[in-house]
Amino acid sequence: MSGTKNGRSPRSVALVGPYSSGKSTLFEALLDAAGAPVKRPADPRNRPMTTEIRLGHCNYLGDAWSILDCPGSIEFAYQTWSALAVVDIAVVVCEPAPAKAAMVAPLLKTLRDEGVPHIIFINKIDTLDGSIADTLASLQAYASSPLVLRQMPIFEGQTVSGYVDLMSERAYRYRKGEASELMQIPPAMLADEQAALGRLVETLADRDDTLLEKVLEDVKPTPDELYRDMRKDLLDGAVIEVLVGAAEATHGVRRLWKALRHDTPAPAETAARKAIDQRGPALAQVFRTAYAGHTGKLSYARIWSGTIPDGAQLGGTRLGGINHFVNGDLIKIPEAKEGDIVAFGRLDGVPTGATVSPGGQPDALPFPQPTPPVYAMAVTTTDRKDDVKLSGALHKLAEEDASLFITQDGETVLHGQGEMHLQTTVEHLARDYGLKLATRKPAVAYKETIRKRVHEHGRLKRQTGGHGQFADVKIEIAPRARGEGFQFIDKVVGGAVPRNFIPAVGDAAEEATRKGPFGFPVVDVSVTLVDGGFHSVDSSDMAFKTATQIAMKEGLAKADPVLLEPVDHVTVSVPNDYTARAQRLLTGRRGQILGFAERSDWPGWDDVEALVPEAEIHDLIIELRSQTLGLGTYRRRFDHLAETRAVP
Ligand SMILES: Nc1nc2c(ncn2[C@@H]2O[C@H](COP(=O)(O)OP(=O)(O)O)[C@@H](O)[C@H]2O)c(=O)[nH]1
Ligand SMILES: [Mg+2]
Repeated sequence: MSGTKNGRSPRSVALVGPYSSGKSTLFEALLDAAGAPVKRPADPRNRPMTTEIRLGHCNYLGDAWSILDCPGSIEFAYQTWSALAVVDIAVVVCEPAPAKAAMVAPLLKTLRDEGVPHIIFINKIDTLDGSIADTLASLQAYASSPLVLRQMPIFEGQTVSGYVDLMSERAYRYRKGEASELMQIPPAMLADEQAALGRLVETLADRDDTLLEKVLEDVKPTPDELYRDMRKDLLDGAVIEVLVGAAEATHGVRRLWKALRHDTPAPAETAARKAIDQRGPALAQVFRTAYAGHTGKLSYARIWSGTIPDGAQLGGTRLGGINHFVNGDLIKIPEAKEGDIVAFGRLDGVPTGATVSPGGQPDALPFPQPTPPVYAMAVTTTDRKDDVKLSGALHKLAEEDASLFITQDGETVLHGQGEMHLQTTVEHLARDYGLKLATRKPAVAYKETIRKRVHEHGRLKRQTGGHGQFADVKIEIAPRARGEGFQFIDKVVGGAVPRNFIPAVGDAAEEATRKGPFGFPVVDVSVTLVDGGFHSVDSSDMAFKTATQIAMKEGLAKADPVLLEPVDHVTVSVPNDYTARAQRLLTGRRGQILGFAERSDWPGWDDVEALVPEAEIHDLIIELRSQTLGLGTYRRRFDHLAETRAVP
């Protein structure tokens, strides 16, 4: 096994958690505590939202680490899911307020479903209002394994000034920017501390008979026994250890490092968890693609086994550089070792998610799929000359971000995970591609149909110079049932219209349905050619087409035309506290509720089903999220076209 100077392979940790819980602050604090240079924002209180994974490398007590600061917003969650597919451990960063506990629910579920070992770091402990037990209980409601609190905050007046480490039964006073200082456990805390330690031991004893015997015989276990059990249970997902701190003041950051150093699985353990065979040739997986200005394409990858040197042949391309990130800058390294997370240069043609090996094409490892889009925006270039540039840029963007979808059906529409996601995308296009774009609500695909059967006569008779034009058609236009489409029927008898002109009539009738009296495509009509007339010299395909167009235009207008709007089948998913609210929201948008049921495999969540006009769905996600702590989501599929009086 390759590794750093003490023989251990590099390991990786992803910082995940709700928006604004302090992941980016913790990222910087961890790097800082490891002695790595780190760029901090000018105004830490006004820190920009993280919209892309930030990677940092450092050494802590002789071990090499990759740290991934992940976006917290649900709109950028696909990046977080991608990071979770490759790291050894995740730290769930959250806040102590019980009201915010629900925000970690989807994350805890994903971590459990994917089997990613994780610990919880309750950040902003300086804002703890009430007891840590309340925080823990509120989080426990969304976790399917028992939470084990490892540290009890020590209060001095209203302020948290330090903590008791339960396993070692030692108390520490926080010191800003430095290691905490050993102190006496405050006597007033002893009873609580003993109770918390008792709970910790009991939880671990549930999965360890030797420990259970000690508990029953009232023998005190050694800290080493507890450390060993904790690590094992964490790897099995049987318990979730909980640490506390305040990233901003670097409180509890060294304690978190200790836990990571001890408990993070070795790359071989992670590979085993993912059933990756490490005996074959070196193996890596790309989990993120970024185009970084002059650097060109960067493919962030995890090395699952072996060593990959610069210049290796990967996925049919010669590798152009292997990089670490130090202080936000790319630092070239000669080779990437098992366990490392690096940025590969110039892997053209290798997409995000790809599994690559210098030994040829390996079997693909699983990689998460993006969730379907929930928000769309049409874009146009303000300068028409930029149109070609736009389609090139969009192509690259789709490569960088699989949760972004692009359609080009009449207008260019970006489909993504929310308003912020698409705004960030448009800003990215402006900043990195120099593209000025105007955005607007995408057009709804209205259609029209008719409700009355009509007969119409179309006649073309033109004498221009020598050769004239002549055609005469009698058609019947009739409504068909919804979804039946267009149909042309030929009922001409006795050669009133010669056979060879009939296809031209059919084509012209169909063409005329592309734009009806309201300006939208006409659907579900039949056109029957019943009679007509011709001239042996002046008739032609063109003449019959024109006569048919005349008849169709007048006929459709008289046939009681009506506008049709697309109606989607929508499934809204929310924690069941919000079910009634979701129903009201849908009814308010002309939705017809079909019912609701428990969301399968999502305890505590409901699925509300409804039929909702597409015109009402555009900003549904914005209202849904604002009413559900950002947790609500929906999926949709086209259901039917319905008559409407709504004016588009
Ligand atoms: N009170 C307090 N605020 C913090 C702490 N850590 C971070 N913050 C603040 O929380 C806000 C969000 O932090 P950030 O690191 O950007 O959160 P992220 O969205 O999870 O990356 C910023 O204003 C930070 O200054 C902490 O330990 N205590
Ligand atoms: Mg952040």
